[in-house]
Amino acid sequence: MEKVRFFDGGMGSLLQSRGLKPGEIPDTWSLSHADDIVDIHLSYINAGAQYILTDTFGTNRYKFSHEKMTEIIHAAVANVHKAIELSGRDDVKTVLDIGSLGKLLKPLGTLDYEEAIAAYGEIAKIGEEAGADMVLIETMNDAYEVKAAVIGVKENCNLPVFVTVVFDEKAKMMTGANPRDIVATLEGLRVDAIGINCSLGPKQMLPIFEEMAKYASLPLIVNPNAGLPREEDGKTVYDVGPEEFATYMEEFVKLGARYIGGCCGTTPDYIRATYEHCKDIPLKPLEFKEDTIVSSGMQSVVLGGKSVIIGERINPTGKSKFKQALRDGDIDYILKEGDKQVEAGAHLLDVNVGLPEIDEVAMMKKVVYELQSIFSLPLQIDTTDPVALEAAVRLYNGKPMINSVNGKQHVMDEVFPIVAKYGGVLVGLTIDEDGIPETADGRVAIAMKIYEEAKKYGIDKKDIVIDCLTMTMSTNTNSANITLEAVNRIHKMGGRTVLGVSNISFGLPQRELVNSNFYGLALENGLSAGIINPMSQAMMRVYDVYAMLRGYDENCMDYVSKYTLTKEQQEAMKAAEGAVVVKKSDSTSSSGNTLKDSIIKGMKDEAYKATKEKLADTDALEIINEELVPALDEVGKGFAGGTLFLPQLLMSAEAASNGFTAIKEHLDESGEKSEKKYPIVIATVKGDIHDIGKNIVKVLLENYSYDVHDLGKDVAPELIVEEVIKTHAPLCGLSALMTTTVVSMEETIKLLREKAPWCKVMVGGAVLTQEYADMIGADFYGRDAMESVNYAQKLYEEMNA
Ligand code: B12
Repeated sequence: MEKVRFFDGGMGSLLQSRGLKPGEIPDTWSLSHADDIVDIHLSYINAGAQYILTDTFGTNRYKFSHEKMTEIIHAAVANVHKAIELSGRDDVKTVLDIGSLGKLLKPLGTLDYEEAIAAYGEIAKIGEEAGADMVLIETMNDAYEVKAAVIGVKENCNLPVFVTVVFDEKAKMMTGANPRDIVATLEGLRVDAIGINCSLGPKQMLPIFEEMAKYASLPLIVNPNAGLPREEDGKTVYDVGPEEFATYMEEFVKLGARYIGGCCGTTPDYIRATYEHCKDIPLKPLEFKEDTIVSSGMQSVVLGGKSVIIGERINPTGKSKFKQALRDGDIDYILKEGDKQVEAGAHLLDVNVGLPEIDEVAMMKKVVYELQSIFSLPLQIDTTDPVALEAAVRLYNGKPMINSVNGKQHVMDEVFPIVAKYGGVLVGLTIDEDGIPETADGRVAIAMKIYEEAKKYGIDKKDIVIDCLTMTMSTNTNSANITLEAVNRIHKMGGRTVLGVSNISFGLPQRELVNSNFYGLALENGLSAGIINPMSQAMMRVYDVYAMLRGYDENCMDYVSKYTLTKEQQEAMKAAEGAVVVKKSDSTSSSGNTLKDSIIKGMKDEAYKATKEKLADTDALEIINEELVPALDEVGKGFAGGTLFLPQLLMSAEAASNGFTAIKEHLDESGEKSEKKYPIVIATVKGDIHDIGKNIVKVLLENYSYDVHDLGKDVAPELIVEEVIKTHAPLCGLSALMTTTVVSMEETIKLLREKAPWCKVMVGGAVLTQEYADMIGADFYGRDAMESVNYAQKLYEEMNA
């Protein structure tokens, strides 16, 4: 009988108890304190652990040179080998431990995606050479970094790859993915086992694990902390003891965990108790999950239930403006096309940028990168060029839909290996070397051929969505019948289907009438996804009514909220003799976004343009106070409430910064240059990287002719004081946006008082209040940037009185 396997527990606290100093990197102990490390490994093996992690969690090129990394990893692997030898056991594996690189990927941070792949690859390569048996990529909190890590490791070694990620109590990773989203991505990447570790105790992890088990076909791992941490006498302690921990671990095994162990705070006692409690529990058999899931880094969409809408508008076919945008490299235009479709209700966006005169590979990469930076919904990569396809699927954050493969042997030979490597849900067109069959039988036969060939690459039927192909009615009276029958038959066989709908009406008058009715018939025959124009009211009406009638709209809520009319609309409808009217959304017009919208959606170029336009008839301060700040406030609320995640917050911040750049340019152009009044040093305090507010303060002060020395963000008290002394500035402005960094502000003020007593200090930032400002000894608290100018002016007058 197959039995549950045991990982070891936490390393950090054990090292601290043996003298690891705060700030010291534990990995160096593999070299300097090998005996201690071997001893700890041995204590875990003696407690029952069979999967022993090397002491290499933080070993990467951003902390060590290649030579040092090689030395540490070799020593760390040797230490585990030694412990295994001392234990006399032959069932223990040496697991190369790989943690996050500690840097955020672009666009959230500065780390390049390919560079991250290379960094992970380097670790894995050394680990395999050193003799590790397998790899555990653990404590990952960004889905995109997980993808980079897996690709890097798999491209550079042949070891089995396990991955565990971190969730908060709301079952979200730091960048927004939930268990279903990350399961889809990791299964697509074909790792060997997946799971959860760190951050939470076993109790909080249980419901998250259950959710993961619902979608995962792969073996599952769970390595919780010893409960939740708290500080006691300057030490971190955890609230779950070994016995309680072990009792929870039994539950995980019953729910399907195959590998269990611990993370922070779990000592050998926890692993021993867990071993005793769980060693004889029969394993739940692995269950293959049939769900067809497409994911992004923040969301996933399931095909097979309520039909899915794939927005078709990012495609140059028949669109001269779009073609021009591609030739001009006008990404903003493409993003707007995406935005309109998202607003209109698309669940996925098709991305096709093929145009003979442009470099499709480069454009595809650029567009995928930009779209996934802004939109959280998944994408469908649509290209016939295998090079563009591979580039896009590699770069894509998640498990994309891929359009397409078909029954031609050479196309299958090109496309399947890409899907096998990166994952994806693949559209299979029912066309082959003999063309498009004119019968449903013929199309179903090609679908079968595609399924069979895909199997050879380990691609399951659930990851193939058959496109039975829509042919025009005007050339064959039976076109619709053939397609619909084929859709119906694939659906009844448990397959997934997709159709581009609008070809049906080619050459006919009132095409929308035909398209929408055909769409309705296809939905009724089990269509899993329609590639349609979500801005078409006729299509969306059919979709909304289908969703409601087929029981996908709880209490008809969506239908009612979208189609209930105001009195005026009812009158208008009467006048239009029965034409159906759809309620317009209040916030966006179909023609475009307001400035506030573009910031909330994180559309950088649009925010800049909209600010420029608004400056023609609106005062700069009014734009700041009425549009820019309220937009950021809204995003901030979403972030605090858990409905928005770091990527969106960041994109909105960048969009707002672009708005401020437009304002600065405007003020620079309009303001006449005059003599500088006096130097003012400004900075966001240490530990705080919020600088949007501080930048506004700078722009306004400069506009009032002050000689502003902006030290940037996250600035140490010593540097601020140094600059004040150097410039002999009579005024210093400090900004802080987090409760945790107001402390640095206080520290800075103290140091200024001591070293530059002549300098007045004004403070500001979202978390500050007058009361707080008084408490930390500031001379002035400014609620907004204009108040900083008023105070500077007052000081100027006093100085010149
Ligand atoms: C944009 C933003 C970000 C951006 C910052 C980008 C940038 N370049 O600044 C990014 C995404 C990077 C970010 C990161 C984080 N953020 Co943030 N962020 C925000 C957000 C949404 C808006 C801030 C902002 O720019 N407001 C608009 C500007 C114009 O307002 P302002 O700075 O207050 O400035 C005005 C006045 O206060 C005044 N003023 C400002 N400075 C000064 C100085 C002087 C001298 C004077 C007189 C006046 C003055 O004038 C300005 C204009 O009139 C706020 C939420 C919110 N609504 O405030 C959260 C918020 C500040 N962030 C928060 C958090 C927790 C974080 C992170 C820790 C998130 C994370 N988990 O990683 C990190 C912080 C990392 C760090 N070490 O600093 C929390 C802070 C909670 C708290 N109370 O401590 C907030 C409140 C969100 C929330 N509700 O949870 N964030």
